[in-house]
Amino acid sequence: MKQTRLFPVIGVMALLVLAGCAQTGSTSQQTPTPANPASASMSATVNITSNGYDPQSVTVKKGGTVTWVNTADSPNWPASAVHPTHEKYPGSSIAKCNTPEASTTFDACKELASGESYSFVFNEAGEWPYHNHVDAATFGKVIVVG
Ligand SMILES: [Cu+2]
Repeated sequence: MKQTRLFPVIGVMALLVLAGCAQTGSTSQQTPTPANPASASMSATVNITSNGYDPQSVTVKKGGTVTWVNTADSPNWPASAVHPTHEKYPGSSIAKCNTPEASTTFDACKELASGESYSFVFNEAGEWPYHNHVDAATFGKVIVVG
């Protein structure tokens, strides 16, 4: 009599342990990895599509290069937030376009035609949002880990 009453209790406990393990497993799979500098890449590519930037967020190591490739039919002008001055990324400003400092500003400084690309080297750690200057409702983000 005593044994038959214990069985359901043990069964429930076993289920709880199994559920706990399963939950731990799925939680660790969902954890994003960009915060780990050691695993971050030195380069990343963002495809410009008719639906926006793909992927929307990329992570590179400090000193890494991000390249945007326009695979859409319409022109696209990737540039640092905040529209229209593009000054969020340190040292960046749309005013530096067409000056010798243009390469130090996170700004394509022109419309990329379909098939064209733009690369920028990120020497500042942080999260750097950007947008399409000719359609400022299109956003993306570059995360630079140090
Ligand atoms: Cu802009």
